[in-house]
Amino acid sequence: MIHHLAADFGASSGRILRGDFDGTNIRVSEIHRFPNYPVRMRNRLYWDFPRLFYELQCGLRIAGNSAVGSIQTLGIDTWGLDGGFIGSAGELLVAPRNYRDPINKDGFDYVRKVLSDEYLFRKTGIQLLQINTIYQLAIMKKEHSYVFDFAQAFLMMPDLFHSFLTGIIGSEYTIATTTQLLNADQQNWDVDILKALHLNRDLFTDIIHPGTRLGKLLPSVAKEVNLPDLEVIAVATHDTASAVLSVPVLENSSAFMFISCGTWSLVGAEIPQPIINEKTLAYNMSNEGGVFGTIRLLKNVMGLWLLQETRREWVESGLDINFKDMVDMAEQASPFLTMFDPDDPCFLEPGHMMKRIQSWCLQRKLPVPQEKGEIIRCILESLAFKFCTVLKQLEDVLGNKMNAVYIVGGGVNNSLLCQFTANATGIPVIAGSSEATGIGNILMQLYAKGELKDLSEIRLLVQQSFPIQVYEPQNIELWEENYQKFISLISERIS
Ligand code: LFR
Repeated sequence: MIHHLAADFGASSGRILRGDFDGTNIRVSEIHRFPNYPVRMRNRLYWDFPRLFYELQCGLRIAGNSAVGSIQTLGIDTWGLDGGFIGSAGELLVAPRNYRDPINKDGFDYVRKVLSDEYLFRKTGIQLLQINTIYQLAIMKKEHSYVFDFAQAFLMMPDLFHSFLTGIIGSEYTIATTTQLLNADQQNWDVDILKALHLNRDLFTDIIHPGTRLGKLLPSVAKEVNLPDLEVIAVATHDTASAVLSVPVLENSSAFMFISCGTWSLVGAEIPQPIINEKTLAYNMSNEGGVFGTIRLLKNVMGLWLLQETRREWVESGLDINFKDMVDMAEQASPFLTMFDPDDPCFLEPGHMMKRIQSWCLQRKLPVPQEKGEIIRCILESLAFKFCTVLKQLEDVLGNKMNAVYIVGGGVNNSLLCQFTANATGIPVIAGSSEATGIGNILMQLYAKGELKDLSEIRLLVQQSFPIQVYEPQNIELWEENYQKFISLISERIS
């Protein structure tokens, strides 16, 4: 048996998965899982990259010991937007910044004075969100961070892993599109934007396309993990790109919306080329780069972060509660007690989530959720409504109606959210795999090794290998009535 390994780093946890492909089916099993939290120091937020690299090595070692056959390849994917600087010897110069750092807001305000929103969107096709890499780098440069004097390259997270695993330096395309520094037409770093922000073009390395075979592990790493023949492949290294690759599209779903539902919910449609026009600008949509020339026209919705942060607070205060308990509590709570805009930037930073939701409601003279079940239920209902606003915006841009919503990622384990999404959108929800990202990662390795030849073969394999669950819409009128209340509350109204 031949094995392939996926290292999937999310913004709240990471995992190493092993994929076993027998020619017709693929099986995926979890080898190692570990938490990944932002680290706050002097009011700056960072990622603990050395710890993540350590966990990766642990996972590789465990995989090596547990495999029955040979482990051939490894692919890395991570959350988008963040990266780190390396020096001339390839060393990590400084802890990578976390996109939730409030400093990004200063960067956002600064860049908007230098480049107009429209200019930036027309060049990059990426939504204007303060979390984007461009704002992080622009403010560091403006504030004369010393790191620019020593850096050889700025590498996005997966590229950073690649460099420490193989010594190869490059910028994988799908993750590079999340920076908002890539020109959408040229699929390369936009020199005008870089110049306007005084960012040196030489810091940004050559674009590598997903499916590229990077090479063997550095001898020192191979020795550490005891896998001398492991080959690293640049997959679709942006986790969302990998997740959407493994959406189990059925033949009759000609027009579908996907939700890659993890810490963030990425809500969008797969299209053949970027759509950069008045509407996508007004709706603040992104055209993120995918595999096989596809583009994900999408919006970021705050997602399970709201639940994760609420839970973290409860757990830290001594309560023993898991996500399943939370869903059970929400099920018991009254429907439509209140609602809020999950995408209000006030929910971006970690901490005090329950209080922030309560004060959002209080400020608008809405009923304030008090009980735990009420808080959770209003988070889930508000998310479902928000998914519906994106559906309507996508339908408006694309000029056609969607006939299915595919949910993949951790959110598929939240049956209430899946059901609410069907109710709010009025169309069936098809829930795929909770490990869609890792699966997409492995599928790209199989493609690179010549085992699969194109996107349709990949999607067929997903369909054959993993079960789906279908949620039909219920109580549509009641949901529609409450949706009207919801859109009157959110700041970006839709027509
Ligand atoms: C999903 C994701 C999103 C990106 C957000 C922050 O995990 O990668 O695509 O916008 O995280 O990086």
